[in-house]
Amino acid sequence: MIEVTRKTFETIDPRTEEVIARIAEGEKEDVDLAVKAAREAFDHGPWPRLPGCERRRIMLKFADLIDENIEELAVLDTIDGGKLYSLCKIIDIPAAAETIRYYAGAADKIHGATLKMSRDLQAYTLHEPVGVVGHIIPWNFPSQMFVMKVGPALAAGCTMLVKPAEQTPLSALYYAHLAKLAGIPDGVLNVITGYGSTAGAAISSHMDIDKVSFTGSTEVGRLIMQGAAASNLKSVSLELGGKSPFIVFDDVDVDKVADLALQGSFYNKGEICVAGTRIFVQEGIYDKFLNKLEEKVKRWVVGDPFNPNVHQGPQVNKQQYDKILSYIEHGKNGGATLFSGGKPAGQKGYYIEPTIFTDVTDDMTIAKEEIFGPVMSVLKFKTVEEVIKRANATKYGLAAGIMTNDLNTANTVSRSIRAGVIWINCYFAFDKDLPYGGYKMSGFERDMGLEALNKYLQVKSVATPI
Ligand code: TAP
Repeated sequence: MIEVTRKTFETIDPRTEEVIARIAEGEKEDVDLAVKAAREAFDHGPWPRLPGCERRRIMLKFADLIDENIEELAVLDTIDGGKLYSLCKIIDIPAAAETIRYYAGAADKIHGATLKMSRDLQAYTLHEPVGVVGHIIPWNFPSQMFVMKVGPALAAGCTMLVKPAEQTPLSALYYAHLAKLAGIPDGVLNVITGYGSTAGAAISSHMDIDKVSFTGSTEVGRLIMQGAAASNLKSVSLELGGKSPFIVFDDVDVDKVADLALQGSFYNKGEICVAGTRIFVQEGIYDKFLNKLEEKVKRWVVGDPFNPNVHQGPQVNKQQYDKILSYIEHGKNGGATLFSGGKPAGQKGYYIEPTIFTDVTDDMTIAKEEIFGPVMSVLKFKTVEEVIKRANATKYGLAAGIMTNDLNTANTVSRSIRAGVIWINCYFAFDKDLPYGGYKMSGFERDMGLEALNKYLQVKSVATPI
């Protein structure tokens, strides 16, 4: 509930370009109030002091409430973000509940170690919650981003603020409501809606926040680190952009891999940080692979995300839509061959055709920059050594796909690619138990898995003479 600025901003339905709702625009003063509540809840409130099994009980209730509200949450992410309703209903929201359950199960298993010292001392370590956390999240997976930040931080005993993206604030507000119903005490989970340059910047530079956990672009990640460095040196974790290679060797089942490649580039309308949009195809099957892509992309349906037969809804907003179309122009003018798509789809809403460029070379803008839209670049290669070098020739290191039936090739390439997630003969194989994050300028530290729990804990060493 906004208390200070009393300003609002509009959230827009990307299907219709119409306003869905006016949302409270939190600024620095509102962040200060939320931090005060979270600080009080951390320093004096019950949450960090509860036995882990009690935090687990409340988190399990939160997960059950998410399950009971799947339809409402799925509708919110669809109208706010243009995501496919059918997938929100069977994947995003049930997975959100499962993620909270996964971390609930960890809440009573947070242990330190007993240590044998070299002198007449005994020692042990305590794993303590890091304190007040500021989570800043993007718009492409509003529900999953929310729970993958909040779940481990709650289990660890932290208190927190979440700033959802200005484009998709609706489900975050609903999650906060459910958390309260579940019995998460006041002050523990605070949602601040607003803009990144004001509310977000106030979080990264706040003197009383102990950690910022950020997912978003590499450019903003840099600003987050600057804010943290210029204020209280809070710890920072960054999950940033990517330009992931999807490598197809000539021993694969072309039909199956062409399907994976389409999903890898166009799933969630290409608005996914791990999109495998640099499709490296070995020369022996290059032409055959393109024929399959052509056949399959014709059957890829763009349209209203509430229609269960649709594969791709609208881009999240006008700004993203314009950005993607300008990259498509770069591709057309930069020497690549437009193989399919390449223009807006429909008269109203931010729809874009799934777009494939062939004859792409490594130096082209469309092969180097993250587009975050339904644009695939197909590149040809000859040898394993060559493709490793070219796949690694990027500032990013988030994910990679390796398609081959040769075990030696799969092993060599997966160990040689500098990226945080490698998928062999599959793509987008996500799981709550699978840590997720980047190398190089795709960030550091991990979301998901028990790795994520560690980023919300700090280690205290206690030693005493014996
Ligand atoms: P950003 O523009 O970086 O925004 C992410 C969040 O940061 C939003 O909540 C945004 O606020 C906020 N923000 C903007 N400026 C800020 C500032 N100066 N200080 C603090 N916070 C600020 O990214 P996006 O466009 O939402 O998302 C797309 C990017 O996220 C892509 O690069 C994508 O690869 C990356 N991404 C990465 C991952 C992982 S796991 N690595 C997952 C998803 C997305 P607003 O509400 O004002 O936008």
